[in-house]
Amino acid sequence: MMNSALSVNAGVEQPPQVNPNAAFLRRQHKLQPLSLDEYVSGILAGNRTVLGRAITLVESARPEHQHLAQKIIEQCLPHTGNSIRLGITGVPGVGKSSFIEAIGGYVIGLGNRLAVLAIDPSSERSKGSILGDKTRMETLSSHPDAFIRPSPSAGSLGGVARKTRESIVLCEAAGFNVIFIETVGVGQSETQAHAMVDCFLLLMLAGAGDELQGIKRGIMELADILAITKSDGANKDKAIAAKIQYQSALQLFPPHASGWKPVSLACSSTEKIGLTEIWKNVLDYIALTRANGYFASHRNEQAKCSMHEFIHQMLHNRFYLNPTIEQALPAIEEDILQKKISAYAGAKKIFELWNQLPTQ
Ligand SMILES: Nc1nc2c(ncn2[C@@H]2O[C@H](COP(=O)(O)OP(=O)(O)OP(=O)(O)O)[C@@H](O)[C@H]2O)c(=O)[nH]1
Ligand SMILES: [Mg+2]
Repeated sequence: MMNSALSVNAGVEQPPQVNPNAAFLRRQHKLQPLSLDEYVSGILAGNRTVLGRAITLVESARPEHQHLAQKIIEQCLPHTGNSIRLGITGVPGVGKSSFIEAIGGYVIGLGNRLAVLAIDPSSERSKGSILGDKTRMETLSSHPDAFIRPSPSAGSLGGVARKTRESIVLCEAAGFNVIFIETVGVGQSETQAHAMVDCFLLLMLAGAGDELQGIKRGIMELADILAITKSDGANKDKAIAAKIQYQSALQLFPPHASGWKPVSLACSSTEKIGLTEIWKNVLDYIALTRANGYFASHRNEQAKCSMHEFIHQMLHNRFYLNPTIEQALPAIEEDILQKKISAYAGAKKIFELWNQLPTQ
């Protein structure tokens, strides 16, 4: 037993693992709390630090943070709506960060203020993105007219979509008139993104073999603009060929309700080729949809969906956070596992219990 690895042996005293002054230093750096008025006036003045802190409140799971966040949003709402919201998606490594850095610089150069928000439901990936973005969006992240916000961490209370929607509101109130919503084109997130942007840009690689492989057809159907990335060097010919191939593939899809005919383009972020053409198409898209009424009706539709999402979420939280329900669920789950009752019967049983609760 004495030599067991599980026994505790007296050892030498270890040096402290953290700087003993760390707590003191942290306190020194600890941000002073801001009042509601300070948040709102800071945001309306375009202060990026205050904006960042308000988004942190939006992302927080703590009820008092949520409460304050909702008040801030309410006061910011009258100052929003005047932006171009562009969704940018593509598989990992397609060149999203490099593209945003390159086109972002161009867009700011035209006199715009740009906010970049990322939706990334998996924490594993967001870690990678943050590291990648620090190096790939170096110029943009330090530009005074840009605001870059990586993904909220996964698993925090509330949907990622809600947080992004609320962050958009705050960014617009802070005077950012162009908002990029970046998503990784591997899961649900691009459909979520599509539901909160005006125009959707899909970045694609000129792949070997079948050009239509690797990206879900459903995502391609959402795209208003498709751009083949890395159209430079030895890859250029392949990229141009892919662009032409996609252009004909796009024509096979049903027409968009917006009245816009999706286009296929090629670009290079490193050589800064094709970026102006992509931005021109974004502006053309906005002009067309503003003129034909789709822009406004689409945003109204989004607002309606957003309300239903809120209701869904509130009901969900109220149900699952109810102590009686919380207590009763494990036994019913066990009955289902033991095949004593069906999933439907289990759901009905828990709902009967819910209906009997005095206040809901
Ligand atoms: N040749 C060339 N390489 C590029 C271009 N854009 C990006 N790359 C390279 O492609 C790789 C991926 O680029 P990122 O911008 O990080 O791609 P991403 O889509 O943001 O990747 P994730 O954040 O992992 O999803 C990097 O090694 C870039 O240097 C381009 O225009 N031309
Ligand atoms: Mg990236």
